[in-house]
Amino acid sequence: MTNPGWADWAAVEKVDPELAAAVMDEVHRENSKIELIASENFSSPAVLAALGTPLTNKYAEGYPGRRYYGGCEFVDVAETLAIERLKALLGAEHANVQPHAGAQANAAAYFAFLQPGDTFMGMELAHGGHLTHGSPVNFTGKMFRVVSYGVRRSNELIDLDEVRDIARRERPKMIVAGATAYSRIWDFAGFRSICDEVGAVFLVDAAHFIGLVVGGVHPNPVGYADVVTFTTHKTLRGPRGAAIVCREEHAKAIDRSVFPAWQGGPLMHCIAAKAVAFAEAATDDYKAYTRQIVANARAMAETLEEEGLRIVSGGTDNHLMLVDLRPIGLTGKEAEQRLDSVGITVNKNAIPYDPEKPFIASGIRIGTPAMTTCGMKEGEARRVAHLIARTLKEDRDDVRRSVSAEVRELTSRFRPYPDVA
Ligand code: DSN
Repeated sequence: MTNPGWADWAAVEKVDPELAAAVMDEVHRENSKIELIASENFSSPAVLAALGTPLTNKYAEGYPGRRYYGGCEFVDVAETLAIERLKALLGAEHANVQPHAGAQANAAAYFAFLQPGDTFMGMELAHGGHLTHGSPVNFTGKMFRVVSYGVRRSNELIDLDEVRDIARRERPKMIVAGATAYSRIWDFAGFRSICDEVGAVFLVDAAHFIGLVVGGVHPNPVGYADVVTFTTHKTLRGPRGAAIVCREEHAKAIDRSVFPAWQGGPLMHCIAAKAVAFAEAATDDYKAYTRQIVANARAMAETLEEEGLRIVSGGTDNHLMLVDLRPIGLTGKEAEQRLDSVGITVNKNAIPYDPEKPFIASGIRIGTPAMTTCGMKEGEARRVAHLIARTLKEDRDDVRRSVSAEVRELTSRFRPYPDVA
């Protein structure tokens, strides 16, 4: 069966033309802009097809072979494929592929080890962390006593001596490594030794760089961390969702914390699509893709620096970089809008020790996973960096027109869904 009736786009157009138009407008946007949001990517037609299956119909509370509903024999196959593939990709002892999203994965992982009121240590959101790493507006900030670490003012790198000093003083029950805007390699062995010294659980939120780990271009936290959480839709290029891997000794606590503590019925169509993405990530093509992501990021950061823009911490080792816009007198908000007007999509982002509020911000975050999926290499990365610099440095209509034309030329050749007109 190659063309099942349910995967019939014409049926959506017939039943709901308004929704169909919105979807096609979004596909057109994805095809016609240069996507540089570091946490976004384009999933493959195989992943999209697996998402759109009747597996969405099935309740399957529990785990393969231990469900609270009948009729789970085939979704058991799907979930077991996802679990086994993920364990093999990361060399992990145990995997849970049910978390609906990164925040749910983190909630489940935290509450497998912590009680409300416990001391918890994560990276400061303003220095590149994540809301769920202890922000006061998030459940983590409301339910735990949070102590945060950040980056050194002088070089914008994580200072493990500072992390150790805070940990010795505050004795957190858990230390979280991981960020949304940190462009350097994590020292997992260093964090592990601090956790061992103070008796803390070591959790790595690898959402941003997990695909690079799988591709072999970033160290693997498995083996150092007690538990690793991540989303499946960023560098991993799967469906929107998340997963957790851990040591066998924590398997029961993690599984119980995902279900029944934090979630009900798993999204079996998403789990099926995760299985497909994990199969794709096991290929040599995917490994080459992750090498290209990093090469593109380096080329882009070097070119932006040649153009006189300041890259936070002086460069990148991974898929992203933060650009400090203060030297050219722009805010992140202004830069995001200006780049959007020429067809380049980025997000404003706080930089470490940012004097601006987060909604204005002094920086932008640029990531290369999505453009690399479209086939762009270092030459295109340099060209895009020049386009960004011109747009930011020269606020003129003729510049905007000329950059927009170059963006159209690039996206006519490098687009995620070339079969869609
Ligand atoms: N919102 C994601 C990001 O952009 O990094 C993190 O969850």
